[in-house]
Amino acid sequence: QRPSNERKRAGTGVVEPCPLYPTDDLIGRLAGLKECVAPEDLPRLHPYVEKGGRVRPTNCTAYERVAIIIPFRNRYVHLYILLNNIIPMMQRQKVDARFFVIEQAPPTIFNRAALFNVGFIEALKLDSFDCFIFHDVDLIPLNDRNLYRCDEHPMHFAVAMDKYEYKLPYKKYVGGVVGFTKEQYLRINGNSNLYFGWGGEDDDLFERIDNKEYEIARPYLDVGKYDMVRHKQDKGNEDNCDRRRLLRTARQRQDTEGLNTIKYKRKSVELRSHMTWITVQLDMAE
Ligand code: UDH
Ligand code: NGS
Repeated sequence: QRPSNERKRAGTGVVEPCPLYPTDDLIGRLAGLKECVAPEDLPRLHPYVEKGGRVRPTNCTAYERVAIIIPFRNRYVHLYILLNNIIPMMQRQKVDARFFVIEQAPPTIFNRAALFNVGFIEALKLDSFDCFIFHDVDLIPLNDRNLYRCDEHPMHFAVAMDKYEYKLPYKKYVGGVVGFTKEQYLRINGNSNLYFGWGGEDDDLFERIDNKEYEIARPYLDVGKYDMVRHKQDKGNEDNCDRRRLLRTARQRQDTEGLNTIKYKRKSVELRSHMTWITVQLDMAE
């Protein structure tokens, strides 16, 4: 049973609550469409998305409001492929979701985890959300029974990716797609802001979750299945040589570094047809 004080119903004016598990609408295994989609085709392919990127059920009121936060820099092809896959999945799941693309402006080295903190803060400035799903741009879900909802414990959705032969690569892995209620994310003090470049930030997040004595809720492997759209390592996201050193102090830093210390300059907020696009500048100097 979900704790009733954790979140409110979305205020669409529709009284009938949506089923928590809309089994009649779900397909199960999905094809995982990987062909390119032009952004100008999104309105024709997905006409029911509201400006700013909100998808919500038309005949019932969703149980919670979900913000889907996508960390981003120069991965347009992946972004439109992802949206083309998850918009219809959100509709079948009867989720009330809004897509946020959090773009890091150049020239600073990419910082995925800091962008999650930015997304959380900026989404809450625009609307009230109960659940935050942090979603890599290149992961295509392969089963719509993997419900994009939050639960009593933080959720790790991407448990079985093609690049790991559809298995969890290691027990503490929380990379790819994770979800937190607002309360959970505040309690862990979000992500660390210190991981510039590739690697380690997701392992730091595991330490934060575990240190606050949460468990990690995961779907079965055949449900939490994803394909990654293949790509090379990005310029501006080189391996972070400091990552193992940083990881050693993850638990000590948790309460004094993270969501409560993030610094960034917000350059723009745009309500585009299928997403809210927020561009920020991060500085490496602490
Ligand atoms: N991302 C961008 N642009 C970038 C870098 C990262 O949008 O320039 C975002 C995007 O949402 C991506 C996520 O951050 O899905 C994670 O980055 P990634 O896809 O580069 O990470 P992943 O571990 O693949 O999936 C890295 C391939 C190279 C690993 C080399 C290790 N030595
Ligand atoms: C670990 C990294 C994680 C990364 C995971 C999977 O070693 O950030 O590999 O990597 N941790 C450290 O480097 C400390 S992958 O197979 O996607 O290249 O997510």
